[in-house]
Amino acid sequence: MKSAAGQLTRHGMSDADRDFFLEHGYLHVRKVLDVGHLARLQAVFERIWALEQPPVNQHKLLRHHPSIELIEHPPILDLQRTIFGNQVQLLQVDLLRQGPHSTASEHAWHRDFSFPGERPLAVNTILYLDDMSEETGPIRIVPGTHRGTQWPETSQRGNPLPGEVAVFADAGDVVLVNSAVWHTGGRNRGPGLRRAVYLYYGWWWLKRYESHQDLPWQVFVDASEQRLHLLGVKMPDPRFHMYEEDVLSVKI
Ligand SMILES: O=C(O)CCC(=O)C(=O)O
Repeated sequence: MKSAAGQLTRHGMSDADRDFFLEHGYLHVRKVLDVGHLARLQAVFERIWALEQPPVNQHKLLRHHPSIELIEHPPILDLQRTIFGNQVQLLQVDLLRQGPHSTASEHAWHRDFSFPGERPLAVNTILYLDDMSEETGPIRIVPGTHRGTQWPETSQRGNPLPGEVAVFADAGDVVLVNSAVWHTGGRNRGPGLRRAVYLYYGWWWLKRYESHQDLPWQVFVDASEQRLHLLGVKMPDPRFHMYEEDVLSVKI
């Protein structure tokens, strides 16, 4: 697994990547899937999309094995552990899919989570299944806007914003987005698909978007301790109310 800067980040983020993420509110990490894994997921998610009615959210995704395993995929989970230590929880998972020549908005600036303070509370981790280009519509971010509580002007939410950057992820890359940073998905103007899995992680003590009691039964079959932690069912560590620097590697 390589960060955009090319450094190896096998077990979580390098210090440089963590500092970049904290400073700018996002991080592009290359190749968290090998070629075979990517091809399997592309095929399986097409079948799930055809089988289940969109929107394909966690109720539908977590009935199927490849998505159940993905929430524990070490190269993705290790990145979360750099931020949340052992207090990481999966808050939501969704499949995003735009067909060819989509009519989705070009810009829809928003924050996913807004709360005062600089410490990341939730990290939207977008795993791309197709290459992002100007034609497929890269995610765009205004670096640094995770600080404070301000939102983009309502009148500007559909327009390009000063300081925005486009992140051109390839299929098999992830883009980590501090859920407080201003960002927008793109519009697929091309002839192919624009697909991504949206894995949303946060602190274990945050309420999940929906209770684990509403999740499909398949996700609990032979579930590892780690999966039960991620689903908010089992407490990972009784000290989860404490800020402890030896457990949490992000110091702000
Ligand atoms: O479509 C994308 O590239 C990302 C979308 C996203 O993160 C969002 O809309 O919150």
